[in-house]
Amino acid sequence: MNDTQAPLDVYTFGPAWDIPVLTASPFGVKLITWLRMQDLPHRVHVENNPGKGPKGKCPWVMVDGQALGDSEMVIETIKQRRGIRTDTGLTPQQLALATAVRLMLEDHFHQVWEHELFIFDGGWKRAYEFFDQLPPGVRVLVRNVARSALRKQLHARGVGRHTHEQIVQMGIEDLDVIETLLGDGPFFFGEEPRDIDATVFGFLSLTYWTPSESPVWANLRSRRALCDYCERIRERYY
Ligand SMILES: N[C@@H](CCC(=O)N[C@@H](CS)C(=O)NCC(=O)O)C(=O)O
Repeated sequence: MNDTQAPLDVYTFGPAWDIPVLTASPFGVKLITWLRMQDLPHRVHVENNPGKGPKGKCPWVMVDGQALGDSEMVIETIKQRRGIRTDTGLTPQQLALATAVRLMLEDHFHQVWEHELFIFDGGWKRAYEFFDQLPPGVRVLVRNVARSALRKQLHARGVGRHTHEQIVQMGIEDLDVIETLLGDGPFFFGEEPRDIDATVFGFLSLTYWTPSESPVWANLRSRRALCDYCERIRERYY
């Protein structure tokens, strides 16, 4: 089946904490924001079990009857199959910068974010509310198992081996990079949103609008340009 008009079905974690975006997954926000930037019809389905996805992670998308995982691979596949060209006019250096920034957020800041929301006690105080979407009978068990699995995962990925203070420093350095590169905006590469804005918004928005007592959260909220950026993209696409 290759019905280019059919809405794309997106499966991702549900929202929590009254966030103004549709999912508590930064990769989910990235993907949904990108679909909205391209005006591609889509339906968002709450699925809190990443094990159901083809890569064992949220989000995933049904594209032409096939379940595809990994936000970036999904975007690349949709572009290819729908003949969509994005980021036209950007220089090779800008495209390379976008890739470097995306990987910094997805492979580094994501670990800081997960640690400071779900492992650091000042985040977990409220982060556990994410699991309130689950049926009461399994809620406590799932949230304890999920937190313990995440702790092990972050140790294996690397960031979980550092102290809270070191992790905070790492997160603030990432925010320095984003703030410097964003400059006066309004978007990452100037007047119009580009693909990289979907990723930047995915991570900044879920730091700006989620509750954690982490100094990384306070640091982001003290940066006017980053807060305005979140509000601007929310107004435009949500
Ligand atoms: N590279 C993947 C990363 C997806 C990812 O890490 N998703 C997280 C949620 S934000 C997840 O499913 N975590 C649950 C787990 O690892 O069990 C993408 O771009 O989609």
